[in-house]
Amino acid sequence: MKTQVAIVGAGPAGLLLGHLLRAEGLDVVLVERASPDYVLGRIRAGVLERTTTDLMDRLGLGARMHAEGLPHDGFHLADGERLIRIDIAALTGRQVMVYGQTELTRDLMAAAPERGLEILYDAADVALHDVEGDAPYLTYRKDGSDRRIDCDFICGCDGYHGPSRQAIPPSVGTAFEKVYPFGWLGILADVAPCNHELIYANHARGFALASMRSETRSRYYIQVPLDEKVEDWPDERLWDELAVRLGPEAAAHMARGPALEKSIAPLRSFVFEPMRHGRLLLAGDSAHIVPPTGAKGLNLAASDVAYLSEALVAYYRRNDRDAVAGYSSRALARVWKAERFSWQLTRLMHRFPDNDAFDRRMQLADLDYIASSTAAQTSIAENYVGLPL
Ligand code: RFL
Ligand code: PHB
Repeated sequence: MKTQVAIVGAGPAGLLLGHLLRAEGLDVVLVERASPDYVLGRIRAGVLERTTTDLMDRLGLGARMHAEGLPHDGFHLADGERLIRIDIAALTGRQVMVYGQTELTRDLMAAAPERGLEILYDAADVALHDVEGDAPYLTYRKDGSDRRIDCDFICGCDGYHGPSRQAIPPSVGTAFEKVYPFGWLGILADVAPCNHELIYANHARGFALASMRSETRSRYYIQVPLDEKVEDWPDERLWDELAVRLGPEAAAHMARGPALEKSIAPLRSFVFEPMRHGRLLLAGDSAHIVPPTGAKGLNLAASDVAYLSEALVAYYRRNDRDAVAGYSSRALARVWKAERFSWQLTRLMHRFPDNDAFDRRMQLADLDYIASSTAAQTSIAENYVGLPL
């Protein structure tokens, strides 16, 4: 098989990129290791920046998102005693959209056939070849036979564990990494949210987050040590802990229900530079990971593919090779600022095992400063809604 652009991975980065390139008339094939059901079964991001919702609108795929998503004008930071509201709409003129990654992915998958976007699911042993030359290709196994796709470019949208980043020789790339000594235990339940906006709480016992997917479906998280298991947290224990950490105001309105999903995700900050090697271009989690505290992961995947689709279109329309060459530095400038925000908010809101009483007082002083300073709130708000492309 031959195509112009082969994309490894059909998560949000790969699907969005595929649609953006198809909309410009390019030939694209996506190769995905998992099945469609598996891709849709992953419960992940919940908050979309305007840059991400704009991309869906540009593709003409935003209708369900606008009908069912919840636009939010603000969110809260809690310090164990009070809620500090960050009024993002008043401070930045922008909102964020609460719409699950699962739903966004579903919309992109559903529109693929009618837009001529080919997605090959259940592809095993995907391998990248000759990315340094002018004729790269992919090999994989599907339905018991070995297959090959020749292309002009390979886009690595295969997440943190995928093969694309590994295809860049260690001598060419640098990985920057910070691993945090805790994870997030998440619960999804069909109960009304405890508050109409998100609450990020820093409690002496550790971080908690109250989020949602709709007016009848809630998503909550608590910080847990890395050696903790989901089985250690029966639903009632988790609801009790959330009630303590989120504080009395939220607890009073918190409805409990059986878990539809419960899982623990480790937290990591990670950036791989450069995001291009020859004709291989990385986008999304394959090139960078942020801790979920800033709600930036999916949104960074979206901004990467906005830049990447522009670069590839410039190449095919105007034979502009500089745009492809410049993709990595353009994307990384935005990536590092989102890394900074996510790292800072993670440090502000979590309990670190080696924190002493002084560190705790610093966090509380920081939160008290934020509560009293419009400048501090504006800085948080403009990062939360997403920096301009
Ligand atoms: P994905 O979603 O991991 O998709 C990669 C795809 O590549 C496939 N793949 C392969 N395909 C072929 N061959 C191989 N060998 C392959 N190996 C892997 C995979 O099957 C998969 O389909 O990466 P992508 O597209 O870059 O998207 C990134 C986002 O998924 C991620 O950044 C967000 O989920 C992060 N995130 C959040 N981001 C936000 O913007 N807002 C949030 O509120 C938010 N909350 C979260 C999050 C991530 C979380 N977890 C579980 C890590 C909350 C959580 C708990
Ligand atoms: C979520 O709803 O899953 C969610 C929301 C905000 C975050 C992280 C996750 O910062």
